[in-house]
Amino acid sequence: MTQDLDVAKKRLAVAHRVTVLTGAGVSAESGVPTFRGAEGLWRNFRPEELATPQAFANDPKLVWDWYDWRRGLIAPLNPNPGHVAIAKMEGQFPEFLLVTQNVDGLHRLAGNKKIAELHGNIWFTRCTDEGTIAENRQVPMPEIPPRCRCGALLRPHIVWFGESLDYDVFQSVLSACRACDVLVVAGTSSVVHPAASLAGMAKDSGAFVIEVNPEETPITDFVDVHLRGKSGEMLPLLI
Ligand code: BV8
Repeated sequence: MTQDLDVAKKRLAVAHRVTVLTGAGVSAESGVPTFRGAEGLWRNFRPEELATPQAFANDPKLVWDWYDWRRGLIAPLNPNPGHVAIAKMEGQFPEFLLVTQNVDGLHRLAGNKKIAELHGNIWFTRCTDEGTIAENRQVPMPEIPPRCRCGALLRPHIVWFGESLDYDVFQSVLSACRACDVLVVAGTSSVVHPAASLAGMAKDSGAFVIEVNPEETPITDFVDVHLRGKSGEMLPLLI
């Protein structure tokens, strides 16, 4: 492990362009349940059953009950040392982008500004009729499902399964992954696409890829260094 860590630190020390890709594992040490871990269940539903346009069309109240529960869970939580390390990284490299699959907002709270939120943000709603996006931090939601002033249902401003990612956001993420000298992939099971394909794209474009995860994932075989451990412990050692 120490050899791997030294190799990873040496590559970062000479890097100019660094991209970091994070998943639910980075928020785990703050107390946010991961998606595919044992605690990912809610009333025996799997996230894939609720985080879809169909589930919302069928039962907007049920889907909003789930998000309201998650918002209530996340609201008092703080960034952990892994988030803080990534926030410090932003100021260390001439070119930096944080790409996160997480919707909890903890990276912003930790101080990152150059962020691409691939799957949206749980603290924002979107009108299903007008498309207007608004920040809403009410916990609990006073009315479920919430409605826009225009009368239409509000939905979480989140990318659900079967929905396309924001085109412009994803294009900027693609160019960052193709141009970076080092890609750090932390806390993701690398099963959800298209985020899961970013490490391979970066690698094919010549990036040095560092994975931080206590477990192996589908990308572990091809990354340059796999730091097997928790992001809250490994990331501070990296910077
Ligand atoms: C799309 C918002 C085009 C919801 C989320 C078959 C093959 C390929 C693709 C597909 C396929 N079938 C369907 C698809 C497409 C689908 C997909 O990928 N499905 C998967 C399940 C197979 N993708 C989509 O639908 C995407 N859109 O493809 O658009 C399109 C358009 C129209 C029609 C068709 C296609 C949209 C995907 C976005 C879904 N929304 N989130 C919400 O949050 O409410 S995804 C959801 O999963 C979260 O965002 C989460 O971040 C993400 C990925 O999960 P992880 O972050 O990796 O979390 P997970 O729990 O899985 O893993 C945690 C990891 O952390 C583990 O590895 C663990 O070991 C590690 N860990 C634990 N503790 C720690 C730690 N690591 C470090 N430190 C620790 N302490």
